[in-house]
Amino acid sequence: MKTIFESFADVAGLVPHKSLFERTGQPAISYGEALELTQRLAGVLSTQGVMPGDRVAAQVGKSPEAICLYLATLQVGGVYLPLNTDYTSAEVDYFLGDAAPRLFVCAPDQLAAHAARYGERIACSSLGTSGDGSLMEAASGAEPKVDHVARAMDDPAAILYTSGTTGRSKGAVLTHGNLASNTAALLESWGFTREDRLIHALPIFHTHGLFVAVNMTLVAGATLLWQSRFAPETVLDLMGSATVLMGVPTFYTRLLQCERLTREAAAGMRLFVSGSAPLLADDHKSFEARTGHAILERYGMTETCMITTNPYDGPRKPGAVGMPLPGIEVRVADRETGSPLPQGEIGAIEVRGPNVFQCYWNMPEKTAAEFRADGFFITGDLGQIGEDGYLRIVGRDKDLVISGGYNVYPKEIEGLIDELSGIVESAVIGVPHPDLGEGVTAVVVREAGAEIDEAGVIAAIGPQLARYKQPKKILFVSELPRNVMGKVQKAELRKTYADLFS
Ligand code: MCA
Ligand code: AMP
Repeated sequence: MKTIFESFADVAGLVPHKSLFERTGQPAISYGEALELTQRLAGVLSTQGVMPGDRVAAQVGKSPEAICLYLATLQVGGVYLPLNTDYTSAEVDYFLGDAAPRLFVCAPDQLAAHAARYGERIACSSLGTSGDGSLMEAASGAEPKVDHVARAMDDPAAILYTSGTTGRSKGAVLTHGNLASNTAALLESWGFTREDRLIHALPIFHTHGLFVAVNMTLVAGATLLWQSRFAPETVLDLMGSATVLMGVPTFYTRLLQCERLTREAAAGMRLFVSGSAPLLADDHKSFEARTGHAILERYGMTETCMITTNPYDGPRKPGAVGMPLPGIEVRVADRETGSPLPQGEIGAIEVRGPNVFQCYWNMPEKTAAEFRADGFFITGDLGQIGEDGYLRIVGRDKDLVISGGYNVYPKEIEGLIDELSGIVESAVIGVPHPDLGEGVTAVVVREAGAEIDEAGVIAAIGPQLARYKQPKKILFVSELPRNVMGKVQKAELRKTYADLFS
């Protein structure tokens, strides 16, 4: 099997003039041009001392150049570490401290501050969304690096941070084999080819936007209709010249609010994919009624890339996430023992295969705790395999909220709120939200006489927390419901506030 970089370089050699990136109002970027820029960036990375195994961290806006930086990192044998652009400096501090990258690439307006803070131990460079910044300046004069560092399938290719239900975020180490095997499985399952034109409106610092959408395109030799962010009207404009859309459920909820979403508007499209969070069965049905397309829902996780998918040829069932991708084993097991359960029973979803990550960066105990002795990874999701063989996700064993496709870990927010003066304790939950799927909500107990209010809490925690993690509502109560063991009953709270956003 070839690495993602090798497959991309092969395609660029075969079809150098084919468009890789198409952007409205800007010239397209061909495979050949993207390879040439990647090679110049690889030259810069080498000059900056990036050696095989070194981490290259990037907190940069969405641009074709950022994808070339990812590819250049793979070319020199580095490990790519993308960071959400929404992360605050407190959050970035932790990631850089933990991963100790050789190079940190940030937005141009952040470079001076980051270089002052990290410059002594980490080289800092910048990349803007219009091809500006010090990295591109260096690349413009750099010699293209034509050779690449050969990597084995079990060598690390990327680290993606995923928050833990307890403690700090964990860096999931994904290997070249994880990325290449998952891409191959998805290409086969979804019939994705060089003829495809994918509307890309997802962020590129997560598995969905980078390792599903971009990797599939690069390996197939397809074309990306490149959008800086998701805007439903623009997506509708593009549908006439596209074949595939990949999105989180919020994309589909918002598209359904557009009158222009009709059978005619979607007539040229081949496939609509949804994942990262549960797609409402009602949205699935309404979308099919409006467009004639049944959305293909798939299930994945940062640690495992994609795990299951509804069939491309065959019924795509609302509320189900389908069957394992080729080469991947999925079982529903007893939550305590890991013994497989009879079909139809609800239990822990566990997965084994070439898609499953290598380890959490520098956290051997946490890695070991998530695996069974026979090598199955415990996803933390609860599910059931029906008589039809389809997996259905019925809940989560982990304390996690998914808002608009982004994971939010209650513990992290509770920790910040509980530290504030005038607060006794808090419980952060996700409650149904018509747009985001779940809305982050904090239920808070104040000390007697304390006057801190919703705005006060947000103002205090805001600077430390990415915006998408910040509670959409803060409710004050006299006490939190507890079970006999003294544990806060979040299920009870979710029930009480189920209609908060409706
Ligand atoms: C933006 N805001 C959010 C979110 N996004 N708040 C909560 N949850 C969010 N997801 C904030 C903004 O900061 C803003 O705050 C306010 O909400 C309104 O923003 P809006 O303009 O509506 O947001 P948007 O820019 O349209 O973004 C919504 C979005 C976006 C399109 C749903 O969040 C998105 O692209 N999500 C995709 C995430 C994703 O790729 N997930 C994959 C990871 P204020 O008004 O206060 O400033 S999971 C994964 O990779 C696994 C493996 C998998 O299975 O795929
Ligand atoms: P992340 O850690 O950001 O990769 O998020 C992974 C989690 O997203 C999974 O463990 C699931 O809880 C959730 N998820 C992903 N796809 C789906 C889906 N199609 N339906 C329900 N939940 C999903």
